[in-house]
Amino acid sequence: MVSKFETCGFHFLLFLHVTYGDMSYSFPEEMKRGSIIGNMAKDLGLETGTLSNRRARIDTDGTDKRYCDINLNNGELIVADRIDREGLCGEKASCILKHELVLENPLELHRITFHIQDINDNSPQFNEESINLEIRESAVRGARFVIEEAHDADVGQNSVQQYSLKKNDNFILAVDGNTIELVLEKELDREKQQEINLLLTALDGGSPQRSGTVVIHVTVLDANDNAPVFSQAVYKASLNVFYTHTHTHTHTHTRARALPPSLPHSLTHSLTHCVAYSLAHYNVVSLIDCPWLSDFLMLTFIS
Ligand SMILES: [Ca+2]
Ligand SMILES: [Ca+2]
Ligand SMILES: [Ca+2]
Ligand SMILES: [Ca+2]
Repeated sequence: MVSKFETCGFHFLLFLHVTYGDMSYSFPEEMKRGSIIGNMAKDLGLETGTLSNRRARIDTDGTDKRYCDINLNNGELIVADRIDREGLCGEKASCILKHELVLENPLELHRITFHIQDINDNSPQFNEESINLEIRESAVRGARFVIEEAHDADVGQNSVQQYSLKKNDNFILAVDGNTIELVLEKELDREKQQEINLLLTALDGGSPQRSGTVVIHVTVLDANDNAPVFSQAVYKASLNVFYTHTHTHTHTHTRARALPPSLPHSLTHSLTHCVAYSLAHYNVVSLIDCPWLSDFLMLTFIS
């Protein structure tokens, strides 16, 4: 009867006896099926007929899919299935597949390591087709707004390397590692432009270079940055003004938009009072003391 220990020892020795060095191949992902990776007969120093006689075959570790095969007629190692680095290794910097070459009579195993090189077969992509930003027009120069970074399924130089913002009047781009920010270079004015579309491009470092874009849609929110605006530059009216003596004067005054078309009687009285006050002093009156005329900024008398 063979003890458990002896069984393990037997397999260990067998493993040592039949394994002959590693073989290593490095080639790019996405090669067509049937593409030649190398020649195993030459690499092992075997006659091509030997492979066929000893029923050479490529095995996997068991669970792995077989991505490569051997041509017994000439010893060439060929691609047997699609090898997609992104699908196999994701963000790993190095992507390795392990297979074995098995020869029989006598049993001989060669470990084969495939180093799968990345090719630039993916473009940078933003999570969304467009990014919406709402920025108040009171935002000061230098204000920063974080933009979600782009992603590229490739690795190293084939992943995102730089960003570029299409020239525009208000924003520049600041990139620090994975932090992408719009920086307000020139302040916004909602009264001039309520909507701004910016085009942001992410570029990888592959050859040929690939890129992805996103539209940043900026809605400029209002701030109370304007005094009431005059509806017309000059408003002419005749006004009876009573002070020491009763006189009729023609005045030019500037009128604010919200002035009622006709003043109620009580306001007419107050207006007369304010104007009379003005005439007695500077001929120009600030109507701060006339709260009912808050729409007026100034009255200028021309006679
Ligand atoms: Ca791929
Ligand atoms: Ca790739
Ligand atoms: Ca890429
Ligand atoms: Ca405003």
